[in-house]
Amino acid sequence: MKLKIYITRKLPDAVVDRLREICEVSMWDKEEEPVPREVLMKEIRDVDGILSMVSDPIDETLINQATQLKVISNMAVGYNNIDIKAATERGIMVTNTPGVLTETTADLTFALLMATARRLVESSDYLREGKWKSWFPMQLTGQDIHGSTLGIIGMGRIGEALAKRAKGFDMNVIYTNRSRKSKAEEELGIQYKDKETLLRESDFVCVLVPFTLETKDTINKEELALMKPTAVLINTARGGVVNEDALYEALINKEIWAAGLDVFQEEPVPIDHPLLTLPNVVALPHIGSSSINTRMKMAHLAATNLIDGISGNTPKNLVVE
Ligand code: 8YV
Repeated sequence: MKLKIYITRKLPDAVVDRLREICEVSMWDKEEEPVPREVLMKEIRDVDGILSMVSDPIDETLINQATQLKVISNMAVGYNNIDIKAATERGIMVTNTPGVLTETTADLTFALLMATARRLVESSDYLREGKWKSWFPMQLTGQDIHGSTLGIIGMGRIGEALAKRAKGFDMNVIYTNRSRKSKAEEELGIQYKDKETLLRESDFVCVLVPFTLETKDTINKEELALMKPTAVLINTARGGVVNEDALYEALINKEIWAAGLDVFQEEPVPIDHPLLTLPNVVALPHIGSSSINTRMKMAHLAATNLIDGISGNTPKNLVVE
């Protein structure tokens, strides 16, 4: 009997075909709507594997419903959508897709930093809306990137890739992390600082930590109060690592200058979200890893991890908590 899997979002044909060679595949194929929970509940009842995305909560109830389940393969480096404890208790393997998205996510993080600092979206809207009537010296002035200080909170793979880019722009890079990264300090010429000093000294603060109970609200009222009034906050990690109410207040009260956000506490972010009313917020729909090449690599890697797991091999990217 063929092994069965369920894919929670429409994947490219090349990846689905690979999976079809060895298992029976069911897939949610509506791109504009997420799979409804009751459909997911029903579909995963007798599957050996699930290929999921970070936008699909795979909680304890779902996990316990799937009595044959061996592997949950998440097409993402983050896996905060999965109840790892419940999976582990049932002996279910969880895998992710690290590495293949590092450079693309660092590119987007730097692009968002530049767009926010130089008011690219606001400037483009200004032109398109017919507001460009004359030129004047202080028109749409932004913050300089070159020569400024970038503070990175969370020096993992993406943090290091971002530091490299920042060095190319002549930025001074400081970081904070659970542990010192001596090799990266030496190779990239970056300096470790405690979180408070980093927040006080940075012109740009990028948060790149995974979302866990410990990292929730890494940037809250107190942290925002330490930042410079000219500082820019960039979040391409998870919405929950920045407290959105506190961020809104800080922007309104001009405690910080602007924010670039690729992630939100609730995704898709509600269109009437207060942060979206502010011209100094550049908001993106969680596209950090979204290049054609990288999304293909992530999908193939997630498929490989799933195939390995359901066929009794140890997947390369097993999540070990
Ligand atoms: C994913 C991400 O592409 O990898 C992650 O953790 O957040 C993104 O790269 C997206 O969330 C789809 O699962």
